[in-house]
Amino acid sequence: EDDDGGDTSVITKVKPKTKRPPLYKVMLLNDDYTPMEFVVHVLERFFGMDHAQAFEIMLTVHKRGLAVVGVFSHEIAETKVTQVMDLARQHQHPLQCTMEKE
Ligand code: TYC
Repeated sequence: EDDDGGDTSVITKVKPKTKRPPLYKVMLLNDDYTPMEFVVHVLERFFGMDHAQAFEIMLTVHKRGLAVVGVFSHEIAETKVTQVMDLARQHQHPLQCTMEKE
């Protein structure tokens, strides 16, 4: 960042590199078969919602096709997706849960 006079000089700015880890949206998808009560249960159990919140989000998914149910680090998001998909499979419901970089 200095200039010796006649010659050309280049100023190089050093950026403080404190990168936050990327966040991932976890989404629930609607289908025609998974019971509403099961979806409410999933939202309470894995996403820390109370019954009223869970019911509201479930209805949003039901009406709009999908909804973001939480935003997490990659590892936590993967865990949530696995937990939901495992429980849905155990109960033979076609419920789909996916994650996407924010
Ligand atoms: N559409 C389902 C029904 O009518 C309910 C449902 C809601 C299913 C949300 C999945 O992610 C879902 N029984």
